Amino acid sequence: MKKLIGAFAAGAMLLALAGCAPAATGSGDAAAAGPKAESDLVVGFAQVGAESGWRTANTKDIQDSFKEAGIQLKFSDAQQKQENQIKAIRSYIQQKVDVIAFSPVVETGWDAVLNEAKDAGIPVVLTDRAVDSSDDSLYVTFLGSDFVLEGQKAGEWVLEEYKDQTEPVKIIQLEGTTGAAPAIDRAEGFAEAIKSDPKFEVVASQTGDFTRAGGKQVTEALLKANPGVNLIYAHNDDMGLGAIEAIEAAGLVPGKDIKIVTVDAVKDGMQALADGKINFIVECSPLLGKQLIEVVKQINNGETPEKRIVTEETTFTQEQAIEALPTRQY
Ligand code: GZL
Repeated sequence: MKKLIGAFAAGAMLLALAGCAPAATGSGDAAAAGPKAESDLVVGFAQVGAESGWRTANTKDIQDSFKEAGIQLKFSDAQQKQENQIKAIRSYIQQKVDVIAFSPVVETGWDAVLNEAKDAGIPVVLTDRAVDSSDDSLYVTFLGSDFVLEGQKAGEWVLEEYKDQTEPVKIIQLEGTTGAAPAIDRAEGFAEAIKSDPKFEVVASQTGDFTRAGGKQVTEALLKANPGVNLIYAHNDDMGLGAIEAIEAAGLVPGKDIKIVTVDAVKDGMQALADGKINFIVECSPLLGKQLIEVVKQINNGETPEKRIVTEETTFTQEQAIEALPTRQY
C-alpha cells in the first residue's frame, strides 16, 4: 500500500512540475501552482456606471489597457447602484476569477461581499474610490486620487481669486454622489482650505450625483433660493457644465457673474474652461488602467503591491486649458 501511495505522490509531483497541474483558479491555489501565464489570467471589474465624462474615460482606459496587456477582462456597469456592484462581485467569485477590481460607488456596505472574496482566496483591488472599512485586509491595494487634496486645491484657488475682496463671497456647492469617497473628501478639503477667511459662506450644498442633468437641476433650484451667489464649487466637471446651462438660463454669464471651479479636467470641462465659462479645474486622472495591470501582474507573481497608490494630477487655469486642449488624451 505504501508503495502505491508513494507512486501516486511522485506522479502528482511530475504532473505539477510538467505544468499539468490544474490552472490556478484564483481559489487560493495560485501560490501552489505559481504564476499563471498572463494570457490565462482573468480579472473581474465592477464599474460604477457611466454617469460622467470621467467615468467613460476611466472605462475606456481600463478596457484598452487590458486588451493591450493580453489579460482577459470581465466587465460590468452597475448604473451607480451598490446592489448591482455587489451582484457583479459575487458573480466574479462564482466564476473563480484570479483578481476582482472595482470602484466602490459609496464608501460603506462592502465588508460582507469582500469577506466572501477573501474566503474564496480571490484578491480585491480598489480603483478610483475607497471603502470605509475597519478591515484593510479585505483589499490588496487602493489605487486612486487624493480627493481631500483635490478639494484643498480648489479652495486654495478660491482664496487667491478673492484675496483682495472684503465683502462676503456666497458659494453654492454641488456635491457628488451621496456617500461616495470623492464627494465626502472633496467637500472636506474645500471647507478646510476656505475656513481661514470668514467672508466665504457656503450658502447651500446639495448633491447633483456627478451628472450634468443633476448639476443643472440643483443649480436652477439653488440660484432661485439664494440670490447674489458669487461662486459655484462643483465636485466634477459634468455638474459644472450643468450649472453653466442653469446660469445662462437665468440670464447670467457663467465665469463672470458667477464663477465656477470644478474637479476632473475632462475634455468638455477643459473646453468650457478655455471658453471662460469655468474659471479653474482641479485634475482627477481617470487613466488608471496601466497601474491596475501592474498590480494584477504583481499579484500573479506572488509580490505585494503598495497598499495605497496615489495617481499623479495637476490643475488648470483658463490659459493652461487653451494650451493643453489640442493634445488632451480624455
Ligand atoms: C473620481 C471619480 C468621480 C469623478 C466623477 O475619482 O470617482 O466619479 O470625479 C465620476 O466625474 O463620476
